[in-house]
Amino acid sequence: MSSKTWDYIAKIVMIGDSACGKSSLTVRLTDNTFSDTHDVTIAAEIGSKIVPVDDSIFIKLQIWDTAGQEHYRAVTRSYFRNATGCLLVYDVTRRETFNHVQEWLADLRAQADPEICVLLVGNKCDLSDTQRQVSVQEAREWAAANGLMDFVETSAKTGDRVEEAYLQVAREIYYKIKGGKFDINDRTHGIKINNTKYGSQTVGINLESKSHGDLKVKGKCC
Ligand code: G3D
Ligand code: MG
Repeated sequence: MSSKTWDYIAKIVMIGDSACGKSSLTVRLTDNTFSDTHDVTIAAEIGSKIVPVDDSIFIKLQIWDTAGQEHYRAVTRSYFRNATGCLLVYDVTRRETFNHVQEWLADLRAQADPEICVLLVGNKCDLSDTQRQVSVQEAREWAAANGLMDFVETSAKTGDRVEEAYLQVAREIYYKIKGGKFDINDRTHGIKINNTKYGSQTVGINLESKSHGDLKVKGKCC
C-alpha cells in the first residue's frame, strides 16, 4: 500500500485500437515495467496511481484500461461514463490506428462528461525512426483541431514520457476541479474527494484498484 494520501480520485479511461499499447502504458505507469508478452485485455482492467498535481495536492488516478476490439465496444462505451480524463492512444507505426482516433473520440464524447480532459497519445515512439507512419505535426494539428488538451508521443517500452502523459491529464483535471468545472457533488463527474481531509462529499467511483504507487516526474523526451 502507498503511504501517500490522496485528495481526489479521478477516473481515467484508456481508449484506442487494439495493440496500440494501452495496457502497456498503464502497466508502465503503475508498475514501471514492460513485458513483450502480454495478455489481451478482456473488456477492461483497472490500475491506479497517486500523482502530485500541486504543492501537497495528490490525485489518485483510477485507470480503466479498456479493450480495443470491436466486439467489446458496447461494454467499453459504458466505461466512458463518469470519466474525467482520457488517453486516446494510437500506434505511431500503424497509420490505420491514427485513422480511427476520430471515431474513438466521437464515441467517447457521446458518452462522457463534456469537460473530460482528453490527451492524444502516439505510442511506440521507440520505433519511430524506422517505422513511423504518422508525423508529429499531423497528430498535433489533429489534436488542436479537435479540441483535445494536447498531444504527446510515448514509449511504454522505454518509459519515455509515459508518466508525463498521465501527469498532464491529472493536472488538467485538477485545474478543472479548482475552476469549478467538475462539480464534486455531482456523481456524474466521477470525482471522489477525500472525506477525511475535506468532509463528506459525493463519490462517483467505487471500484477497488489493483495496484498503486507514487509518481516521480522525469524530464524525458522521445
Ligand atoms: P493494447 O492494450 O492497446 O491492446 P498492448 O496494447 O499494451 O497489449 O500492446 C500491444 C503490443 O504492442 C504488445 O506486443 C506490446 O509489447 C507492444 N507494445 C506496447 N507498447 C509498446 C511500445 O511503446 N513500443 C514497442 N516497441 N512495443 C510496444 P505483442 O508482441 O505482445 O503483441
Ligand atoms: Mg489491452
